[in-house]
Amino acid sequence: MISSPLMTVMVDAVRKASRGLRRDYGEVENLQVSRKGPGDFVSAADRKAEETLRDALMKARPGYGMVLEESGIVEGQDKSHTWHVDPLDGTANFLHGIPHFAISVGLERDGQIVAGVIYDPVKDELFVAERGKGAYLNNRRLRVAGRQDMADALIAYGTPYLGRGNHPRLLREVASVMAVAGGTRRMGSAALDLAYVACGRLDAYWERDLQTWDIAAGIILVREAGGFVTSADNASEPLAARSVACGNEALHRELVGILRKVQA
Ligand code: 2AM
Ligand code: CA
Repeated sequence: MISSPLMTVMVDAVRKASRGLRRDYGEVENLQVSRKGPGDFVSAADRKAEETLRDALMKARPGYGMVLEESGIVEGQDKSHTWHVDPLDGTANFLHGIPHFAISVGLERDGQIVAGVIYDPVKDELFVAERGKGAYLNNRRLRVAGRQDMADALIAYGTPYLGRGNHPRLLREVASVMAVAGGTRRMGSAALDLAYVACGRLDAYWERDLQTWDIAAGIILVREAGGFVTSADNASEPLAARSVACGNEALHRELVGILRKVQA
């Protein structure tokens, strides 16, 4: 584990927000059968978790700015620090009663992500990373998978919501990856996809049309676990491009090579 005042602040905030989220998830499972579904209930759960995170982070670091999924940008006095907060990543999973979602909090300092926490409250898995201090799952130090051969690799990707993003291009990319990869997964939480690459469960992952709160924490997790993360077109920093491609050095290189050959 990493013991630093910053990590304590982040982990405390995330754990506090997770208590309500876990309780609300229990309710969602009971609401599945109603025709209207649990949509409004989930939006309320999402907003409550975000409020808890916002209050806790603001109290601990009053000057920092924030970019939050639900409430947008909150300007801070301290222009060099910004939190990127996703109170519920994997919303569609949560809504459908699929136990795969997380809270994600990343800290940006002068354009660089310096710390990240991703917490899966159902599995009680806490992923943390801080620049220069490594990445951990609960108390275990993380390292990306060592597999070098695409034919052995499990590669994850994400799909934009209906009406968003370029679905035809994604289908062409998936076809190209499927032609060479051992297996593919579409898990539904960008934050956990990145965390799973960091801990070696997934070998590589790519997704476009994301937001900074989806990926901020995951970027530092993968890097501190020895992995490579760029934008999906390999041309820029993922945070600015709002897209990611990641894996160990060899599989990242091969993945971005495949993606580059697919026509936009
Ligand atoms: P969410 O669950 O918080 O909405 C699924 O492909 C992953 O991408 C999820 O992490 C989802 O976040 C995110 N995602 C998909 N489309 C998105 C969009 N238009 N804006 C932000 N995040 C998106
Ligand atoms: Ca998200």
